[in-house]
Amino acid sequence: MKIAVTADVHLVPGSDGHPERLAALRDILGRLPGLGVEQLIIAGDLFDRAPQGYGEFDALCEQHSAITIDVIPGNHDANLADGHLVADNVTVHTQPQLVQRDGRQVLFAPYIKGAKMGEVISDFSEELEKGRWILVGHGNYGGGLRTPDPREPGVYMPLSNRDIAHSQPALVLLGHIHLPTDQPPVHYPGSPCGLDVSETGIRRFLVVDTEDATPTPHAIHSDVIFFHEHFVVLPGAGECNRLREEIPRRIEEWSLAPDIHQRVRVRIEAEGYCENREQIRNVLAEGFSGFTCHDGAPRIDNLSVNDNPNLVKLANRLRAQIDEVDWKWGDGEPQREDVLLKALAIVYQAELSP
Ligand SMILES: [Mn+2]
Repeated sequence: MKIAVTADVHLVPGSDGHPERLAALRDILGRLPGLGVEQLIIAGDLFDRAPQGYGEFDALCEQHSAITIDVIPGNHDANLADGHLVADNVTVHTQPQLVQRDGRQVLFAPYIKGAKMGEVISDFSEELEKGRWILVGHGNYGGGLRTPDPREPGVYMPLSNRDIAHSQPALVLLGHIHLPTDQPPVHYPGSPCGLDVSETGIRRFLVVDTEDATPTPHAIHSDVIFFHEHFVVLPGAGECNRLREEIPRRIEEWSLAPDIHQRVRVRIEAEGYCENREQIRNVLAEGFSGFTCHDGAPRIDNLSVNDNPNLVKLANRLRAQIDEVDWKWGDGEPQREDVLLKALAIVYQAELSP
């Protein structure tokens, strides 16, 4: 048996309520019959706020009446109850509940304020078949990611490595972190449609085969795909040409089929120092002209003009040196371009001080 998993849809009712989020859910449901999937789990934060009636969600579920939908409340919709949703194929698990799915135990652990995941698991510890059971919950794994979710500061219903070592789930499926994340046996499917420009790229849902408890990602065809491209500009005669070369590389990395280019909303940002801000902005606008610019125009607020030839030379030498340094960039550590910006700030502040 195959079970699809999503989370953090954050539906908002009403005409101005982000129809692209419901559309992403519609895409998932529409794809399931073709994948041989008859069940969908939504691991919390289905709604941005609860409780509230949401006729469009009810109607969508009723259109897919052959699919069984299990929902747990998350921290955003902690008060969600079964009676709030009218479709017969939807079950809201408001209490921790152990169910059987094709001979495999699935523990639904709804978000409970102030609780720890380990406390819920321990209530079922005698029944759980170690190495075989599946946990569905909503909260933080470990101390959270090293790069925490800016939308969700703090720690919610934490699941520790100790909990995992002790109770030995075969698979853990969590909502809460919107960035699709795999730290086996823990998997966050991530939000099915980016909630804002910070949630970038093509999103996914997971399909779990109960046979081997492994999740397989499937790309979601969402109406909106966010990207954020940030450029550090160094002054000099080649400043525009360097950007012209870099922009197609960035677009290439999105790996998008041309027919979905119109769904892209890209934030374009340039920072650093240049000789001509207007030209830089025009190069950026032109380079991304095949896409919708998220802010209406490239953001160049942090791009300054400086054409002191000595500093231009110094800045470019610095960049060459930083490019050669082989540090552990990213993953909680500064990125290469952060270091470059700091170095540039020292160079250019030095000129400003008396
Ligand atoms: Mn959420």
